[in-house]
Amino acid sequence: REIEAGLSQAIARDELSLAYQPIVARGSLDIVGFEALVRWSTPERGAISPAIFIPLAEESTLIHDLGDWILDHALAELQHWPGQYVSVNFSPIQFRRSHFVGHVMESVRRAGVEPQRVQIEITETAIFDDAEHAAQTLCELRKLGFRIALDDFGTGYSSLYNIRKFALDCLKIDRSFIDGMGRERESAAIVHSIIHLGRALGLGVIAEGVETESQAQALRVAGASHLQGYLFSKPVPATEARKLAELKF
Ligand code: G
Ligand code: G
Ligand code: MN
Ligand code: NA
Repeated sequence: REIEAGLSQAIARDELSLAYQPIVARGSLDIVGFEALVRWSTPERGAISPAIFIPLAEESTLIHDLGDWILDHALAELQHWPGQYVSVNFSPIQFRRSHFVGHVMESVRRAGVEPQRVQIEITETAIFDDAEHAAQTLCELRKLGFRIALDDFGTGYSSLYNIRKFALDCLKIDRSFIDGMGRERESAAIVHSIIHLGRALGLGVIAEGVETESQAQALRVAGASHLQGYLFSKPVPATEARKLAELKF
């Protein structure tokens, strides 16, 4: 309860920020985009993880104000990067809101950015509960030029057969599978299957949570198109991301 009360004032108190984590191309290691990740730091409790406060916000209408704040700040950051896209996480609750597309488009127009530089990350949960509506929404977003990424792929309930119905640009392999790759044959098999599936469907495949050079190498060999993880960079403050955006690894 206390956290909820604090969260409702977090925006006004200027306690939120966004961290940005590079997404790199498999071969050149050029940074093609950054994932925006929200951070909340309070004077009383220090840093509170989004894994805690996002679910709380989702229990009330707070998720909408929080989501709007995140999107507006992520879009404003684009002007400081030479050409990369920003990848923004959306809660299933935001995604299922009526007029979601119009709402996002309004923010993008206000910020004066091209939809091509905005990647919308949604989870399988967001699209499989009401597949019909989700397919329609994704189709509209894609027509407007947005990129669509299916986040945490492999952890949800999507039937592999059904994902071809959705207008997607890429799959993001959940980091639990990358983590298990070197130890368990099962994880390695799942990673390979997702990469094959993505390629067969003409989608990009972003491997998340890449922490070691041997994981990166195995993923390159397997054919992942993009890599993301601590090996390249942790999520960093905006000022640092601006510097990274100008560099190569
Ligand atoms: O960045 P970190 O690993 O602490 O994030 C923990 C969880 O919070 C992850 O599941 C991540 O997807 C989620 N999360 C982080 N930032 C955002 C955000 O801006 N919006 C939403 N909806 N979820 C986020
Ligand atoms: O659920 P989602 O994929 O949006 O969450 C991404 C989360 O994963 C972020 O909170 C980010 O801090 C975390 N993350 C990013 N790279 C790594 C990594 O290499 N290792 C680990 N353990 N976590 C990572
Ligand atoms: Mn994500
Ligand atoms: Na993920």
